[in-house]
Amino acid sequence: MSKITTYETAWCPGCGNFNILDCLKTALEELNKDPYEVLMVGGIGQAAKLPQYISTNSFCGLHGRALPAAVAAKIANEKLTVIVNSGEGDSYGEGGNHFLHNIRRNVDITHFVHDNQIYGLTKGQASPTSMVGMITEVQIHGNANIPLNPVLLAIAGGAGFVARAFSGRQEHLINIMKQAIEYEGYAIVDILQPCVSFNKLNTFSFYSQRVYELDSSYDCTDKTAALLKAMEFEDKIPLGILYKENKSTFHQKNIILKSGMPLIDLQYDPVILDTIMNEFI
Ligand SMILES: Cc1ncc(C[n+]2csc(CCOP(=O)(O)OP(=O)(O)O)c2C)c(N)n1
Ligand code: SF4
Ligand SMILES: [Mg+2]
Repeated sequence: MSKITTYETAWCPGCGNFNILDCLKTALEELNKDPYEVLMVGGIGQAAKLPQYISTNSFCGLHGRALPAAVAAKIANEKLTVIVNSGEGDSYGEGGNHFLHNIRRNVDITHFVHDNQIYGLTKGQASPTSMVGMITEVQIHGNANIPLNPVLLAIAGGAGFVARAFSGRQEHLINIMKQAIEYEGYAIVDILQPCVSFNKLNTFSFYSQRVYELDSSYDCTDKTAALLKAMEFEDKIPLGILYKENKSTFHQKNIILKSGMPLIDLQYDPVILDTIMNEFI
């Protein structure tokens, strides 16, 4: 089994991010991934700090820009296992356009969205998935906007692997993480995660009372059933792989990349490269 190390974090005691980090470490170890084989990417936010707390390669970019950096790395070196860890604000708000277009491209990366239904890092403003009526220091009369349903959007948009998990169900989360990482193509997992400091509505017990795991009677290849299941987010919240389909990846569709030779291994002419780079000086 490989050995992945995690480091001390700056998260609040009791934050759901701790379980997500622990589960990710276990999932990578159980998949026998060595740290050098993995690139962890984040944008900006509490969740997006995760790449700094684990001994894989890591990159933290701008707010909302985790996906483009992850996609670029995967295109440059397809041998890397590329995993994005970011919040729902970073992933669906500031980075919403990248989320939609990455679904279309189907680059082979994994996207773990730590969905605490709040902007945690900036101390508690409504995020794209905050519930209607949630009162914050900014939304003093209650959040007036309907929440985005990321799993419904992902399935409707054509994503091939769409799942929902909860940071409080660790064994289940590890299992989903492993399947998402092994999936060939863009895999998104929306992970419900309590923010104990700023979201007093969607607490650990709020989620615990509502979540249930999909069993083997559920057919995740049936798109119509998946769309209906994805809409369930009130008294009951289904956890598991909501939809799965094998689709051609970006690499398989691209005439150069499909040769299987990672771009970083291709020979290049330094003179030509210097000429191009000098144009930017
Ligand atoms: C372009 C830009 N806009 C706004 C911010 C301020 N900002 C930093 S993190 C963040 C929200 C993070 O929320 P989320 O992605 O849900 O992560 P969390 O902290 O909840 O894990 C915001 C608005 C920024 N850094 N850059
Ligand atoms: S503010 Fe919320 S999301 Fe951020 S570390 Fe604290 S509990 Fe976790
Ligand atoms: Mg958040």
